[in-house]
Amino acid sequence: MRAFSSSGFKPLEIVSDGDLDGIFAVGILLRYFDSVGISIPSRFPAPRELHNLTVEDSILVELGPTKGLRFRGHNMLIDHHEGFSGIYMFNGPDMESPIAEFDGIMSVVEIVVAYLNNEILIDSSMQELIDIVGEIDNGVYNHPKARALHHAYMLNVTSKEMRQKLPEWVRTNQVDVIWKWVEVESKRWEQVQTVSAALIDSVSEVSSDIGFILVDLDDNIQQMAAREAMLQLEEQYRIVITLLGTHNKEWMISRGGIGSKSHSVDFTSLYDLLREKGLTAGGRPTIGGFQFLEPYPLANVLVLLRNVLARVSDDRK
Ligand SMILES: [Mn+2]
Repeated sequence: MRAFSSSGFKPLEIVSDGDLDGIFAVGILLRYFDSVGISIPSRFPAPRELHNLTVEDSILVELGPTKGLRFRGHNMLIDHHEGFSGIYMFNGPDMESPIAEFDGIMSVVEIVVAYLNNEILIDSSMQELIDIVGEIDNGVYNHPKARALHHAYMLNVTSKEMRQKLPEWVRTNQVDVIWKWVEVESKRWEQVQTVSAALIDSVSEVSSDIGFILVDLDDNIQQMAAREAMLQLEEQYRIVITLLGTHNKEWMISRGGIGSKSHSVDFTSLYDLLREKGLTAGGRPTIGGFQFLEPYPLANVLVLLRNVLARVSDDRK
């Protein structure tokens, strides 16, 4: 393993950021380790897990010192953020020396490919994918398929399964399988857009500046569409609430989300009030959620929300 031996470093696992760029970088790294007969596990911890994570003898992909993990012993960081643009060794929290640095790099997968230049072969179809991942990582969509790939990823952003399949397809160079997956998933994306438009049309009001939408808990597409719908409704209402539940004769609400784009809004005391009422509630000042202990009739939910929201507004006066 020439590529990594110069440092005398023997990685025991790969720990990566779970975005498209990270996923592809891991796929290429695994392909390299296959080629030198080394089996190495890889994982994509969720962002909320990073603060409880200690890493040692690991290859870290886009998980730099500011991400909240604890660096112990030797680790190798591959990153292109916060002044990094290459591969770096760490001893504890201290950066030792750059192993390789690259200018004009769009993505971390590009760094991996550049570093392993003489060790693995990247064919033109995989190179095209890697270029597109670089575009997406930089919010650019020049390639006609860039948006489709990004949509497919976003539809599955919470999916553990995607983070198993996709690196595996990259590792084994199954470019056609990746594009087939993109095609299927981007059709679903169109569906989400349609449902999102319908949700926006269905908005009702808690009061004149507070809108809410009802989302069926048994409908996955609707739940994904709700995020999209909320963002757009926040242009129209000071506060937007999504209520998730089931409906037979009437809506029974299990949980909700609340969001605002207004700088004068702070939901912190709202969460406190909802907790006083026996709900689970929390989040950031302008976006959060709440959950009922058991499904609660919509009419009662609206009364409760009017009460607490009025008190929150009163607090500011
Ligand atoms: Mn990146």
